[in-house]
Amino acid sequence: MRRLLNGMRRSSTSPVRDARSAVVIGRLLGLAFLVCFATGLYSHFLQDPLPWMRFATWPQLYQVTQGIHITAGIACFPLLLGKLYVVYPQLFQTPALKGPVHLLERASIALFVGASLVQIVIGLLNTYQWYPFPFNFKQVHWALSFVIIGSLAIHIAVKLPIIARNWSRAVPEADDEPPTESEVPTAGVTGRVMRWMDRTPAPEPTLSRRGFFTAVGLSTVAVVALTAGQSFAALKPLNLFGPRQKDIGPQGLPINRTAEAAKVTESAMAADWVLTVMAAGTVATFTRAELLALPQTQVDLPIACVEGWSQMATWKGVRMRDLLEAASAPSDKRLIVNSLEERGGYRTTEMGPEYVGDDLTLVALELNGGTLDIQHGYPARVIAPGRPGVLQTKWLRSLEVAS
Ligand SMILES: Nc1nc2c(c(=O)[nH]1)N[C@H]1C(S)=C(S)[C@@H](COP(=O)(O)O)O[C@H]1N2
Ligand SMILES: [Mo]
Repeated sequence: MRRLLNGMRRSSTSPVRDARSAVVIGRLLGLAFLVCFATGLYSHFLQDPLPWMRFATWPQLYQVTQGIHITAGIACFPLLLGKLYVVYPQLFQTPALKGPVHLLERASIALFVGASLVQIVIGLLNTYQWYPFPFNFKQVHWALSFVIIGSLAIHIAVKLPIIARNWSRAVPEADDEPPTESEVPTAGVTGRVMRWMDRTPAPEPTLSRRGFFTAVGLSTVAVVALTAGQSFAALKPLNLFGPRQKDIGPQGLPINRTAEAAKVTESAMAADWVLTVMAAGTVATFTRAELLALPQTQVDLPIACVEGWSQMATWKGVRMRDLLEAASAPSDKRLIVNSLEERGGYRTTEMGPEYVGDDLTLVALELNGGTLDIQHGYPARVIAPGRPGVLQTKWLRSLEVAS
């Protein structure tokens, strides 16, 4: 019993459990969440744009923003766990509620902690394409991001005085808020324990503040370094746990959805395959040989998956603009891209005019110097600069110019 009480006491008197620690780690966590939110919004609107939205066609833009999104999300694991370690005794404070503001504060924290834990866990599972939960990942991840940012804003607003006081290290130790009466449990069993603690000499804390921050810092650096290689080439040799390895897959490129899974092996290899291009009043069809006979353009563009991995590749094929011109179709309108898939979320995608008219946007026929592998979209696929992998539609069937 005595050992247990000493343990409890050690843990709640740990020098790590003060406002300054909570602020130091909270700052990093808040930053990581804001970065995830901003890059997540960008990724969302690329996939579901509002009608007036136009995007930059810088080739590496999405590769970078989404790599940051996933990496910052992974960094949230040690940061959030560290923050919870610092503050969790406060979660059991008595009295549980002191008034309306306190209720708001506690409710926002409960919401924030719950939503954040779910958010980073399902986000991580998504990078492994593992969905052991009974809801739609995209919708829930999107909705939770607003719950998190909203409850975080309330939390920061309520704690602003403490945050301001503890923002810079210059504050002398003695100025650190001593726990207020309500933060120190006094009633019931805990109260008796606390009174016992007051009478007994303090045991040595088991964890110094420096030790704690070293542990959280090292874990953050480690999880980032060991996974970021899926997104950032410089860290590639260190990629031990990232779900995708660079350079592995047909033609040196990972695949997400295989031709078998998409059930297109037959239609993609069919001898009578043609690409149909439709616009108001015109329909044109192109065999693969006819596409190869049009002027060919070569570009270096990455596949940058929403799940964080990305990989540079060399593509060759017909520039989208040239193809539309050959089909007497305009190249300044939105384009609807249909694949040979009969079902599947990415069977049909849309391309804004900024990509349709871009010099780098191709109907690709070749990859890394060889005929496009069926896993990468043979007979023809779309490749455009700065777009998420999900929109780089493979196994093309038709292109429709929206009117
Ligand atoms: N028709 C079709 N195209 C698709 C997909 C799909 O499911 N169907 N998956 C996309 C996804 S999620 C990614 S990341 C890229 C991967 O391209 P790759 O297999 O050539 O590397 O293809 C995209 N193109
Ligand atoms: Mo993807």
